[in-house]
Amino acid sequence: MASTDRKHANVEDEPVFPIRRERGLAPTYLCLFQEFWCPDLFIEGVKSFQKCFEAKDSDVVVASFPKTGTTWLIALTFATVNRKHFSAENHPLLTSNPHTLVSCLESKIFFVDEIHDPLLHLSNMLEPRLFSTHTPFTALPKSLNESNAKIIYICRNPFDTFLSAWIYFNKLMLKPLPALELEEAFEMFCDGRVIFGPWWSHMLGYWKESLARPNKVLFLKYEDLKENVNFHVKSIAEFLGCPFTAEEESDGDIESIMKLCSFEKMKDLEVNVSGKLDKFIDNKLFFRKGEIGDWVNYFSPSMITKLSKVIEEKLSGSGLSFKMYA
Ligand code: PAP
Repeated sequence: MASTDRKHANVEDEPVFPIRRERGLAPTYLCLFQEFWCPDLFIEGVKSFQKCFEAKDSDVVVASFPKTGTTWLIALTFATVNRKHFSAENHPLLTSNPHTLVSCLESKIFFVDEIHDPLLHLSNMLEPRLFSTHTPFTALPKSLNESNAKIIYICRNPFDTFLSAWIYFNKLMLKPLPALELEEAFEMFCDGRVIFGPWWSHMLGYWKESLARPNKVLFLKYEDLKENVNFHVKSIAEFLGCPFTAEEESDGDIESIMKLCSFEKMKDLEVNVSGKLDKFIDNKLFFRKGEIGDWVNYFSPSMITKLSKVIEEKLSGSGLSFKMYA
C-alpha cells in the first residue's frame, strides 16, 4: 500500500501500463498507480500533469481527498484571492460552479482529450493561478514541490467522507459498473480501495508536509472550517500573503465571503440547481447536506467499530485526529 515517504513522481520510471485494475469505491475502475488508487480515466491526466506542469511561485493549489470539502474550499479561496476584482452583487461564484472557476489539474487541465491544449490553457491564465487537485502529495510534480507555489489541503472525518463518497459515486457510476451496496463500498473504503486512496496515506502525506513546511502547505479540516469559517478565511488570506486589512475587516469583507460561499447560498443558486459540470456532472451533486455527523444515520454498530479501528491503526501517533459529530 501507499507509503507517505515516497519522493516525488518520476514518470519515466513507471511501467507502460499499471499492474492492477480493480473495482473500488469510485465511478470507474481503479488502478494501483504510483502507490495510489487512480481512476483509470485519469491516469494519463496524472502522468501529463507530472510531466508537463511548470509551477509558478504565485500558484495556489487546493488539494483534497475527494468529498472532504473541496467545493467549499475552492470557493472560499477564489473569493479571498480575487476579492479586489469582484463585488458581492456581481460575483462569478453567483453564476458559475466553483469547479468551473478553479479547474482540477489531473481531471480537467491535463485530462487527455483531443479538444484542448493544456499548455495553451495554462499560458492564458491570469496570475495568481488557482487550481485544484486530488493527486496525493507524493505524486505531485517536482516543479510544484520545488517552487514557492502554495498548497491548501482539506480533509474530513473518514465517517462522513465515506458516506458522502458512497452516495455521490453511486450517482455517477459509469456503465457497465453497477451501483455499490453500502456494505460492499464500506469494505472497499476500509481497505483503502477508494478513488485517490488509501485515504489515510492521502491525508498523512499532506499532514506531514504541513508540519515540515507550514509555509508551503496549509492543512485544514472540514469540521474546523464549519466551526469557525471566519478564522480560517483569515488564515487562508494570511497564508497566501494577502491578509485582510483592518479596513476590510471592519467593512465586513470576510463575512461577505463566508456568506457567498455558504452551503445554503451556493446550493440554491440556479447554476448549482440545474447546471452541469463539463456537460456531465449535475452541479447539484456537489451540494448534498453539508453537515458533520450525517453518518450516524447510516452506520451500523459493527461499521462504527471497524472504521474506528482502521482510523486508530492508520493514524495513531501522527497527531492527526477528527471530530465526528457537530
Ligand atoms: P468533490 O471531491 O467531488 O469536489 P467535495 O466538495 O470535496 O466533493 O465534497 C462534497 C461535500 O461537501 C458534500 O458533503 P455531504 O455529501 O456530506 O453533504 C457537500 O454537501 C459538501 N459541501 C459542498 N459545498 C459546501 C459548502 N459551501 N459548505 C459546506 N459543505 C459543502
